[in-house]
Amino acid sequence: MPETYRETYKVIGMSCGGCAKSVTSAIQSAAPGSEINVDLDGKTVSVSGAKEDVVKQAVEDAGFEFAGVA
Ligand SMILES: [Cu+2]
Repeated sequence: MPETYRETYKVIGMSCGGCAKSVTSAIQSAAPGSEINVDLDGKTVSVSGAKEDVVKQAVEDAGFEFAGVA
């Protein structure tokens, strides 16, 4: 999986900008240099530069439910 690999995941429980920020910073600290875009309406997080298991762990540590590839 190349570092620039981009994937979109479903994340359950995000309801506001604060949630988006929590998820973003959790992934960023787990995978420094990764690019994260949260879509609150679609309940998805698009990430490049981080592997799925790292994203999953960060999302769960932040208190949200990781629901796999969107
Ligand atoms: Cu929130």
